[in-house]
Amino acid sequence: MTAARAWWKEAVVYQIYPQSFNDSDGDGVGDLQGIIERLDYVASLGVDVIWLNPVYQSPQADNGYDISDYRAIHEAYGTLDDWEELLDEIHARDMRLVMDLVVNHTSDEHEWFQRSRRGEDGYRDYYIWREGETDEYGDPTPPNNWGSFFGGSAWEYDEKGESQYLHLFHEKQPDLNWENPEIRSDIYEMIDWWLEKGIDGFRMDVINLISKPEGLPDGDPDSDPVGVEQFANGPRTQEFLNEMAAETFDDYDAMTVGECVAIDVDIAGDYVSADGPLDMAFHFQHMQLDQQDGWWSIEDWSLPDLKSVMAEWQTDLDGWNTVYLGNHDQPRIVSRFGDDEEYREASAKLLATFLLTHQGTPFLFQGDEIGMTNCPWASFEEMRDADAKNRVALALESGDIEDYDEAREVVEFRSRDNARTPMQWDDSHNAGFTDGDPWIKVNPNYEDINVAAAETAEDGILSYYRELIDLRSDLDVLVYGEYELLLPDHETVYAYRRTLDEPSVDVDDVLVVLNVSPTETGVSVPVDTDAALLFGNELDASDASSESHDSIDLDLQPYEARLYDLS
Ligand code: TEU
Repeated sequence: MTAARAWWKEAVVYQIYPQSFNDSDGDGVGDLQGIIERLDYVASLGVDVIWLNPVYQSPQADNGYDISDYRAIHEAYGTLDDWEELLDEIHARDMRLVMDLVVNHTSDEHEWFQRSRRGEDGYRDYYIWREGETDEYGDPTPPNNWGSFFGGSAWEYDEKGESQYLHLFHEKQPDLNWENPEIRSDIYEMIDWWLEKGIDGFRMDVINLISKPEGLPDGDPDSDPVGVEQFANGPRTQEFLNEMAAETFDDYDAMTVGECVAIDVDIAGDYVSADGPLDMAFHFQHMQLDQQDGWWSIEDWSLPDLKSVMAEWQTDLDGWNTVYLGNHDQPRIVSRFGDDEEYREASAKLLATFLLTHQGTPFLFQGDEIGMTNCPWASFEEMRDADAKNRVALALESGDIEDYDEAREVVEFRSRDNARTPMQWDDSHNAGFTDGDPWIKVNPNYEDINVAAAETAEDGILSYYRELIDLRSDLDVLVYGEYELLLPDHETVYAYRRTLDEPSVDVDDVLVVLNVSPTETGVSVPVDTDAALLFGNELDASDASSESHDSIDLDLQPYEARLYDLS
């Protein structure tokens, strides 16, 4: 059955990390006017929606995911007037704006937390406070064994509050107490305030962590982070999300995408099915393939495993998928899933093909459209990521590592800083990102990898993205078509078929073949029809006819991607 149409199903989303996109005033930090300056570029990609990472007032302990005022703009980014101008300019280019909604926690500098820690009337219960026990030295011990996503205990003793508060992320990000109806109505009011301004939706940060289980029971000490099975998808998640939708989104034509940790395809269905509270969800199952043993290990991911995750979501999800390979929290996609050296260009195009030809709304991260890579870090001092820094500090403290060198390989790969180096606009000083001192290192490869150079490369990564986004918007089959995995066990070739049961369209059957490897590969794909080449990253590929009538034989170049019309 073909899914019901919706604008957000047909949309391609482009994620902008404001701190690192474009600096208009020379303070080394990207800003809203800087984004406005580059909107023609964003529109030229053919994308429909911009998702903006948090731009709210924040002390920036976690780059804006620690909000101290939901209704104000972070000073370094500009003012509310700049934001209004940005919204208008985005709409003037027929694009839409999706904001980040961070309501599992606030900053400890938020007025609510300030009042809560002082025990002001009505505010104590805005956050999750527990007494806990004391140890033999009289120091407080954590009320349970839950761990923070950034390493260490999820509890912090607060002198002023004279007890401990829960923070599933940074200690400057106390978790809100969603059990308290007051907090819920304050949040819904805030959501409405933004929707009334005319935004087109929200990406909801760790939204399935909002309901904590009664009694906050200890978690399995081997889980990562400890307690995640207790605090993710808690008992009232569905109820809270339904309430939120009824009080806010249901009155608007807004799109909602929830970032959901620790979900599988069945749990996701509860959130995103036709009568579920959200339109879409981000899951992490493919992000975990190279870290099955946790953050500190880098394992080889295998293509059959990636295929099996993709195929399960593509075929079994009761609802609409999201498709992403990277974002502001993950390594650069070409460095993780492709080859950022010899085959950077081919593999970046292959990954573009992956992102734009699955069933689901594609989310592209800034810079991937020019094949930006992980950064060569010269020292730990260059790192900015609170997550990586905290983990290293804790590992040093506990003696798990003796010095930074022992952690170096993992940190340099996994640090969220890799995604956060400034957007590379041209080969001028600081890649054209800022006239000042950038807040984070510019990847030195900007002299070769930058938008200006990409604009002049005729068959480069950038034009490939543009053409493929165009093709996707022309072909309903790429949006609404059913997905069928072929060759599930093939070690290096990922092949799938998209078919649409729609007699009026010309192209209703498309084969996607991706050679996810640096070696030339011959493969026999089990489709029983002639195949006309539709698109690909190798110019001399040709139509393939099936001699045996039950398969076609293809000879694929390293990281070659092809789309065939089987209609
Ligand atoms: O990320 C949630 C999340 O699960 C991350 O902790 C992720 O696992 C980690 O960054 C990988 O290293 C969201 C935001 O996207 C992230 O930027 C925030 O730091 C976090 O929530 C807290 O708000």
